[in-house]
Amino acid sequence: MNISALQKERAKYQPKLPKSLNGTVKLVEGVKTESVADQKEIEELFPNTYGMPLISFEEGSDAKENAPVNVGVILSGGQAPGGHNVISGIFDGIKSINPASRLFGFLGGPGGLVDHKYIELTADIIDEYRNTGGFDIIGSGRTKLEETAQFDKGLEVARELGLNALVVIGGDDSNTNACVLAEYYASINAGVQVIGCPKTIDGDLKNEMIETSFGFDTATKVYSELIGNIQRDANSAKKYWHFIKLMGRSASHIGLECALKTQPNITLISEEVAEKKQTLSEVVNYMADIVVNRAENGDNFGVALIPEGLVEFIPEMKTLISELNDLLAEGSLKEKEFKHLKKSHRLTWVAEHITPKSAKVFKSLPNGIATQLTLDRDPHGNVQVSLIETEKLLGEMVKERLEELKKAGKFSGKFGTQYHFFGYEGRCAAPSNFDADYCYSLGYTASVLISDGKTGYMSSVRNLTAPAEDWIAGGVPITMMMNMEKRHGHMKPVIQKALVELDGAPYKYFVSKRGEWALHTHFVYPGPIQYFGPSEVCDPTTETLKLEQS
Ligand code: FBP
Repeated sequence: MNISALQKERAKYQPKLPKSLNGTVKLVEGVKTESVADQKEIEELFPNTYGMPLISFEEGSDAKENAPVNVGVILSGGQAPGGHNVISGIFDGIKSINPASRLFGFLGGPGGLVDHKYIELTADIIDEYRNTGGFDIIGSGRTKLEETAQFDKGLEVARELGLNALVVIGGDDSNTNACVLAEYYASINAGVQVIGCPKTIDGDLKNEMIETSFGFDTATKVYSELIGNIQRDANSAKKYWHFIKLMGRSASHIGLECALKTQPNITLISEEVAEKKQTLSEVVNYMADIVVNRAENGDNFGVALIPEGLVEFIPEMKTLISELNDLLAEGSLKEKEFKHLKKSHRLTWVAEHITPKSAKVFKSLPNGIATQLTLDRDPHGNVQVSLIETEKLLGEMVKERLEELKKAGKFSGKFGTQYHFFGYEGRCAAPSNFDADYCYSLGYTASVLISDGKTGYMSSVRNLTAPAEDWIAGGVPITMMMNMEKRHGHMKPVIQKALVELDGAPYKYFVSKRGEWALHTHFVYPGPIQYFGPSEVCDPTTETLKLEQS
């Protein structure tokens, strides 16, 4: 493999571990858990993995002989910086348990388990990928693991390889499926444990026991560097409004974190839009007013951050999207009918097959956006919001509004736009020190849970604003994070997605500052991630975590 001088140096970085993982580990069982909601239903669905205790690790004293373990690892869903370090953490963890332990990687995501596609991850392979971004060591995929037939196919290869456990590295949906798999294997005494690891740049897999998902730190640092660069350009040329859409399929954590780091003029928070039940035109008016106010100061430039998931949080759009999800559900008769139509007839057909209220909203959208809403759903049945050009929709609508204001003599400035979408730029970045350490610790934690025979747990590493040696590692039963939600028209047990909390410290701080940031130019230019240098520059994690834990 050709590598740069930076990569060469970075490969030597030894990720930091919590002190409880640095020697012999003692497992301490805490209180029994229950699910966040719908306890009765979840308990009935998960009789073997419900109610298990929280687990924390402490430094142990008696070194005991451990049997070797064979582990299979799966990367699931969108890439997130640090995935390779989770795998190297598992590898080093199981080797420290017993050098005869072996690690197998399933290729191309959960589908690799079902199709029996795997490689053995040996020391040579692992060493090539330490501290690098990407998921290319084994690849990822979005195949849903949820059918018993798939679980049985997985069990065949697990038996062939003598696997004691599978580690599923994924977001809320993948970990939900990991939990279903753990329950199934436990119910048939398959002898294969399943452990989850919290991954997603979106930052929405978090709760009391999972302070953040890995990748969020690095991805937001990369986006903030880019936003800062654009802000500096905007403030130099003083002629454009930059509308920047930021990845994050549902929650606005990425937008909020980037706003806290860079202080742009406008940041939309989807959860606030939903809470205030704002219409699309109210959102547009809010943005246009800021453009007008800045223009009055002679500032015909600015930067606006738009969360990728916004359209689903505008109530009228949410209703429309949910009707479209039902209408165009994969494999349904209606979807087949839709796909057989000429492209030019599709939008009219859709408008005729949804409620009149939604049809009105659908017809009011520019054709390009309406078409984007009808494109293929993702494997979980959701609209692929990353394909919707919300930044252009808003830019065009703000322009129209400003023209109206101009006619009414209320705006005399200029409004030139540039559009950007930052998502893929950050998902495979070389992990920051924080993500390198956090991921390695999550992987190492998984190995300890496996060695102790646990199943249905997620690796949990907490106290993350403290130095890594003081982090608290352990395991949290996945059922603890679950509630019942409607998916594809049926109630299903799923891990509750964490949206931005409007009474949380990060959002409140943002609200206290955004008026000032809107009118004045108080941009911050964070610059690139630093891997070498003083700890206060290289090691700190997100503003979100700092505010949450301060
Ligand atoms: P995960 O939830 O699987 O981590 O993926 C998150 C994400 O990066 C979203 O932010 C984005 O909407 C989506 O993946 C894009 O998916 P794809 O990689 O399939 O284009």
